[in-house]
Amino acid sequence: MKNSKLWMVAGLALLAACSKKESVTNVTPVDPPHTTNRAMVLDYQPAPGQFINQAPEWVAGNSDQDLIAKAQTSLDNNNFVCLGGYGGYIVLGMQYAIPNVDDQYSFLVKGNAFTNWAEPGIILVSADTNNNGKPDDEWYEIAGSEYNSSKTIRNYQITYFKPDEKKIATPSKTDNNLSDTTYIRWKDNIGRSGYLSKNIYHSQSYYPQWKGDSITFTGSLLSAENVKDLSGTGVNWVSPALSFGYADNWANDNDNAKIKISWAVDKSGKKVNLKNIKFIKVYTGMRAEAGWLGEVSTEVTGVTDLTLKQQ
Ligand SMILES: [Ca+2]
Ligand SMILES: [Ca+2]
Ligand SMILES: [Ca+2]
Repeated sequence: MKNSKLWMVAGLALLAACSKKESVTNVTPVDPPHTTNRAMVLDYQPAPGQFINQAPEWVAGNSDQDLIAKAQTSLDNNNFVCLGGYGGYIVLGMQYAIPNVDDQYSFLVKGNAFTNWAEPGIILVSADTNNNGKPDDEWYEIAGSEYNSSKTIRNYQITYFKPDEKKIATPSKTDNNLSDTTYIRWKDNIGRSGYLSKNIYHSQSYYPQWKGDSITFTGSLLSAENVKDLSGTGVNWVSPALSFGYADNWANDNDNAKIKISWAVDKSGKKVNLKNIKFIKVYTGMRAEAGWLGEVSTEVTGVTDLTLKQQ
């Protein structure tokens, strides 16, 4: 009797030990609460460009909302969404707020930059201060390496005019790649005007077809003085990467592509101390043409939250 009671106690202890072990191995980690952080497309307003109406694709009858949904599908599949030339933009909402941790790298806007082909997109961030899930809060610019450059023009504005697709084209006399050098007229608020050219590699309309007769964009304009053809014959166009702080600037695996939330500044250029951000806006920061490579236009393929713990 005594023995069997002992065995029972021992057996219960063993059972308790086993179930304890079991519960330890099966425990759900509470930190981190999530291992992925999806970027949701809240708005997509591209400027004209050689990939517009294709990435994502516009079909007759499509509206803003259709294009936003298609942009989402592109990002979910790691395909690029093209913002078009200067000013075209995308607004992304993160599934979870990205925290600003001790001045560490916070996130990365993924693009398709490669060596000597940067198409820098200016990045703005916002917290959901009023907690309504919408990007209707104050935006703060990520002060990248060119923020304080005397060559950066603030309060810039450009307007593009819808082209008559049946107009007589003006092929370049010096570059056979350019089928129409007077394709899409633009003018800005610093007295300049010009054309976004059409090239022989992209024959669809470059003007967002779901938009009206003209579209206007505002922001800061980055200098494009380093976008040039090194060959003199149009075969070696380069756009060197800016030091840091932009999208589609360095390759995605380069540390210089990483962004710190602590770089954010308010409209007067003063650093702001954001606890976290929920929204990210990216717009093409340059107005430039590069022969057969087309206009400088930022591409976005997604956002990497660098604060997620390694699995
Ligand atoms: Ca690009
Ligand atoms: Ca809000
Ligand atoms: Ca591009």
